[in-house]
Amino acid sequence: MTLKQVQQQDGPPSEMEEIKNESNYLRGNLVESFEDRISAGIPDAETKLLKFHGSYQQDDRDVRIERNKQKLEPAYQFMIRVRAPGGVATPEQWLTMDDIANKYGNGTLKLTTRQTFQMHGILKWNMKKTMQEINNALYDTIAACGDVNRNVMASANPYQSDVHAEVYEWSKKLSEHLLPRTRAYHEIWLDEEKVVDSLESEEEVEPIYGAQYLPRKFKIGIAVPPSNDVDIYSQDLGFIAIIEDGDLKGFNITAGGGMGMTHGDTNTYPQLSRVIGFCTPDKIVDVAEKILTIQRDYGNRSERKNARFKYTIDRRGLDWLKSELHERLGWELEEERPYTFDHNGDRYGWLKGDGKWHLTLFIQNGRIADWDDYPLMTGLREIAKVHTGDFRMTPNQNLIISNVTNDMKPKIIELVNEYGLTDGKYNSALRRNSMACVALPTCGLAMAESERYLPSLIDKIEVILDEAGLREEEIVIRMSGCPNGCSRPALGEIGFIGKAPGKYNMYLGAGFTGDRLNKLYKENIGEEEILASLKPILFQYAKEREENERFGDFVIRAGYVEEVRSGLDFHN
Ligand code: SRM
Ligand code: SF4
Repeated sequence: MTLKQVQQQDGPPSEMEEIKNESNYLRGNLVESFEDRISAGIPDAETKLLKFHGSYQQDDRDVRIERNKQKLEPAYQFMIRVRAPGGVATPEQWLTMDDIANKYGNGTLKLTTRQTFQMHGILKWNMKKTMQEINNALYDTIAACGDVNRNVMASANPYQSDVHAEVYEWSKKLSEHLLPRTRAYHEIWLDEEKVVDSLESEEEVEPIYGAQYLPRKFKIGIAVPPSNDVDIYSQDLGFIAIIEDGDLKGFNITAGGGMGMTHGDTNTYPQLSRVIGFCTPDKIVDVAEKILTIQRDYGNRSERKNARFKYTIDRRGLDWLKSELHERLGWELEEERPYTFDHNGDRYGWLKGDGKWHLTLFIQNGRIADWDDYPLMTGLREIAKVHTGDFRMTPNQNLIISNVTNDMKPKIIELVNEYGLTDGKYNSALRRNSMACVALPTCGLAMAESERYLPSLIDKIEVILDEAGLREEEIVIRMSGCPNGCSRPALGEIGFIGKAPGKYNMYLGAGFTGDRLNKLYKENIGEEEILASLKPILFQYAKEREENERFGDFVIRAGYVEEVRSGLDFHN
């Protein structure tokens, strides 16, 4: 099957398809646009191509109205997202990201829900320097955003260190193999000389993607049971490590998860992926490539809201997917193997594995900054200066100071104490299991606050928890500023999705292990109603729960919401 032959359409191609097609493999007019000094922004079509290079044009929404009144253009600035498969950073890389954030960005770093760094507030004039400094630190930002395979996630909590090391290597291999091959990134940001490629065919330039890349973003994660920290069922494509007698035997493969939806449009919904079979480790790159090409060929290129792989599968069915995959592979997946998850949050504190120590710190909503009473950014910088192991960003926006030797442990403990860094033990278990997306002021799609609001909402829920005796009860709570679901809120036992300033839809009943979606409980409510709604449920839970019964399970048993095992039932 050639690339051209297979571009099946559900309607006329969207504008984005034209932009990709005419971009000469992601070049467009990015060079000219960034050289232009008249505006601090770049043209619309270029903002769309820029995503493939790992950056978004944004504007500071806190000052948008005021600037508009003054007839000034929006306060344009850029967010840059790094590609860091498995979320690993060396101390040198940490120091470079910290330096860039302070030199060119807004003085903070965001650890994302896909285990990487984002830097916000970078001005147009500093973009190229920033990209070059990131690359000098042996990171890049290729395909961190855009209609391509995104940062490959890998379970971060090292329960089984050997397996984690192997899984991390696979996440790098998958990420590298599925990178776009165009040299556009290197030419635009790293001044690589342009090779005359007009004689090259589409298959030669982009053998996997073709000139139009994918219909939509594509996400891969690898989970190592019993931890489902990567929320495997939310990934377009997932690999669940199957460990027998301590060895990695292979992976169960999952397909078709995703979180995004649009308020009021029931044709869009969060969906859980499903297991389609098993393969040995040496086969996963082949499986990933073939699955990605199936989505390339059959994904909806007309309606971007229905273009994710989950919709392709729901339209055509799992049997279709399996037979298409088997045909492309030339061999069949084996039967899935048994596995069990017991949580999707992080396990905090010190853990020993493979003779080294790993300290998981609680980083509220992934924001690394210096606050008056909490010099988190400085503390981590001082640790990076002496640390001989590495850092791991977790899928829950936390951070592991990893691979600490016995000799170094006292020094790390000293610095952790000096700067007051925390593994969350003084926080409620609810807060330790909380996640919020960025939202305002940088996210252009935010309808309500998220990262800046959830901590204070939790302060108030904690009062209820204390009264009910539930402070140490682990309950997963997630908030997103809009229904795109960047904090995977549909997998929160308590989930909030922004509707308008100060207003949220409240969802209840997801599975503690990330295996069940939640369901709408109250629509468009503000803080007062949120607290008034939660209080009786939490009290009833404290009184009536069965032994080891999770909050998400309880709200279903008690009849507050119905169980949702498929996204097709999410709105019903
Ligand atoms: Fe996301 C768009 C932030 C993880 C689903 N996401 C955005 C943008 C770029 C807004 C935009 O398009 O203009 C946000 C930038 C905000 C800012 O100011 O930084 C944004 N997404 C984030 C991050 C930083 C949230 C965080 O606080 O950690 C996460 C970065 C991950 C990374 O490192 O790559 C992030 N986004 C996710 C996830 C979670 C995941 O992947 O595990 C999801 C849900 C899973 C999924 O994709 O189904 C997610 N983001 C979206 C969507 C909805 C996609 C859809 O299928 O409808 C959008 C909007 C879009 O693509 O049109 C979006
Ligand atoms: Fe922005 Fe919405 Fe994603 Fe939050 S969920 S970061 S508001 S796109």
